[in-house]
Amino acid sequence: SIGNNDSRGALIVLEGLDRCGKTSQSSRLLSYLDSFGHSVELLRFPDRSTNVGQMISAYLSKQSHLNDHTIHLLFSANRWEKRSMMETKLKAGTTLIVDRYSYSGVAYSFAKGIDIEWCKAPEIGLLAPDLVLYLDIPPEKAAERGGYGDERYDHLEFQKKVAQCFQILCDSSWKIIDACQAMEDVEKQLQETALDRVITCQKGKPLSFLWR
Ligand code: FDM
Repeated sequence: SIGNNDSRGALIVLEGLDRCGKTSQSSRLLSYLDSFGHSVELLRFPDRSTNVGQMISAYLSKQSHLNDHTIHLLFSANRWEKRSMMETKLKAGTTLIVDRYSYSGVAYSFAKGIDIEWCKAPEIGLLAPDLVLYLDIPPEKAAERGGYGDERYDHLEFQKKVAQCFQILCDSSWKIIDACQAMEDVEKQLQETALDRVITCQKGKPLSFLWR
């Protein structure tokens, strides 16, 4: 292999509002990195397949009711239950493309009126992404895309608050991409930045943790 002993995969997170195109761009990015022969896997949060994930799924589809703090902690627990698997894969050289992460966790709960520092606290110690790709779209534009479904957070006013919180959380390690561009142009921008970061991690960038 090209790397040294500290060579590892990159943790690449895609974030953004509902309907920003995260999910399709995640799988396109996977094929792209895969075509270079990189070991790469896709994850998404919430991961609805676990016990915790099933509680989250029932909540999102309004089949169950939980108070705002409780569901916040379940979303966080859902990341904690995947943490060691993620670390193992990264250290084995696999790049992880993750559709939503702690930033969604904080932004959606903050939008309900929960204190931001409280929202961030349970995320402390989770693996920090090597790159956050933020697919930037005005909430009004996102709403026009095929309309909202019937899940809990599918409301324009709520999405506006979520967008505000993403702005607060954004730092210099984020790459903001205009998600209103043609799909192919969005895709190209993601590719360049992601490939660059994969190579940096291959060279042995140490893992870091939330929140710096
Ligand atoms: N969501 C997602 C949260 O509220 N907190 C979180 O920690 C995460 C990961 O769950 F509305 C919200 C965001 C979205 C909903 O997400 C389900 P998907 O991407 O539609 O499955």
